[in-house]
Amino acid sequence: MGFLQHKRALIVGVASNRSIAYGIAAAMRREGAEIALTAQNEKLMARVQKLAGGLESEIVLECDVGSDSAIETVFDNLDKHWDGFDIIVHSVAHAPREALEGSYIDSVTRENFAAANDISAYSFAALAKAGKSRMAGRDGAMLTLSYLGAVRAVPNYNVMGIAKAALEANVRYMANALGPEGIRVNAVSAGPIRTLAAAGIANFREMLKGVAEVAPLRRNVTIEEVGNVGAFLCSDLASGMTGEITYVDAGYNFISH
Ligand code: NAD
Ligand code: 0WE
Repeated sequence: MGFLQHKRALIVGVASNRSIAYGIAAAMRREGAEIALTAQNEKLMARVQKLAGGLESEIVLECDVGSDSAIETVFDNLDKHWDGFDIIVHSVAHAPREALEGSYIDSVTRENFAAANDISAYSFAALAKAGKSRMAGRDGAMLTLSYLGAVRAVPNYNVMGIAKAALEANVRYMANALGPEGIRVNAVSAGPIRTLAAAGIANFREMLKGVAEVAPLRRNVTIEEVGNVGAFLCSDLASGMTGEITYVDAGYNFISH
């Protein structure tokens, strides 16, 4: 029997079969969870519906996490399928592309700072705020995705690093606020993976290679590996863990070279 049998998971952030959110959804399904997906917009809807089919799910809802009314609508629509659920996965980040290159100080603006924090950090709390009543009384869990740029100044990651630092603090404050309601909140900090969010990032290929050369495991990580840890963190196997940032990065975060 799978370790997520009888659990229902809402997964926000699938855009392709390479998305980290898809790796998490596939691992959760394998372990017995029922899955619902969201798509950011109309344009992604058909693609996400196809991926949902492979996860034996017919629930795909549209949700732009930059809109409070879109977030409310997602839970109202989910009520038509489920009388409650156990898990929310947040696997979303966005900063204006021009913010992710060159000097941090040259590229940061009041506008891109606010936008990056809104979509990449605040939206996790927004989902919790709108969704938590449906998770009451059921050993719930929430999960988000972070990156090492939260705690180190990584070249070109720039304003996204500030947003990930806010997201990691958000995990701890959310864990403290939601613990008394039986909801755990954790993050996986993943090593670099070639996904749509990595497409067009300057020197991403070199970065993957550089990490693989020095990481203790001497390789990069996969969405399947991130998915397995994400599924574990959201399961009752992790019932004593909350507010944690768990690295799935082949050990790169703790070495010096
Ligand atoms: P991805 O492009 O597959 O996923 C990003 C998702 O964010 C997409 O599904 C996109 O539709 C969604 N999104 C962006 N803006 C949105 C909005 N306003 N409303 C709703 N959805 C929105 O890329 P990914 O690499 O799977 O990224 C998922 C998460 O993993 C992100 O938080 C990212 O920071 C994190 N992460 C990625 C890597 C990596 O190297 N790929 C490493 C560590 C952490
Ligand atoms: O979190 C991320 C990337 C998130 C992201 C990606 C994009 C590309 C398209 C946020 N906003 C945008 N905006 C766009 O217009 N990662 C962890 C992957 C990543 O991105 C980097 C990295 C790594 C790793 C950017 C610079 C340096 C390293």
